[in-house]
Amino acid sequence: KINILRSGMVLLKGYISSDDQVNIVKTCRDLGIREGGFYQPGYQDGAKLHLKMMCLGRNWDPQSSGYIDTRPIDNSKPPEIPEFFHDMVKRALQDSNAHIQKNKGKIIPFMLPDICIVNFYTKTGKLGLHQDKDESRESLNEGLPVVSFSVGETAEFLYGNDRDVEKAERVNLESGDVLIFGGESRHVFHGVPCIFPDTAPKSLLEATNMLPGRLNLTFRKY
Ligand code: MD3
Ligand code: FE
Repeated sequence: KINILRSGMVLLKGYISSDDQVNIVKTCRDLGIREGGFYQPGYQDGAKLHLKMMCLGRNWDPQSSGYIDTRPIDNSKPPEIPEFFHDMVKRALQDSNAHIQKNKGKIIPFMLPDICIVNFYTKTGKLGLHQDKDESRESLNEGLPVVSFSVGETAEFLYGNDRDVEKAERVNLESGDVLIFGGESRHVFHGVPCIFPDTAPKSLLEATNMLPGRLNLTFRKY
């Protein structure tokens, strides 16, 4: 089920198969305990983000709000983005554009990601309203999309034209959902106010033994 939420913003509901969800969890777990794996990042002012993070392909550093090859906290290099992640991103963009074209909308530019930011939210995980503006000028100007995969517990997701939470639209992101932000929607404010406990698919928990929580992968081009 594909929904165009606004120009450039597409939600592919239940898009990732159960097998692929299991595969994503196992892959992130495996990469997460290697060099460049999960850590709890902090901002410049010392505040910690309410989640665990790792970057694949390149590092994004919340301290400096910049893209860098080695991570300052431990001088680690990021793991590569696995090939099957690339395949899934490509397919999601193609399927979205096919749907957009049928509905006479504006095509989302194609993007080959060079960075994947993996966030893991436990039950107290959250992310305040923000814009993603640290990608390159070219990427932002051309409205190259961010592609996000949600796996595990359901998140409440807010987005809107300004920082005001009251005016924001909300949508739930469930396990298996893919959300794409490109073109005119690339600059929207967005955030995750909360995670709904005990909402992960039972089969996923049984197949992976993952901790209760939510994995979110965002693919971008710097
Ligand atoms: C809209 N992550 O990593 S995914 C982030 O659920 C981030 O972990 C959220 O915001 C999460 O920066 C939301 C959907 C998303 C990701 C990136 C975007 C929406 C976006 C970039 C620009 C506009
Ligand atoms: Fe973001």
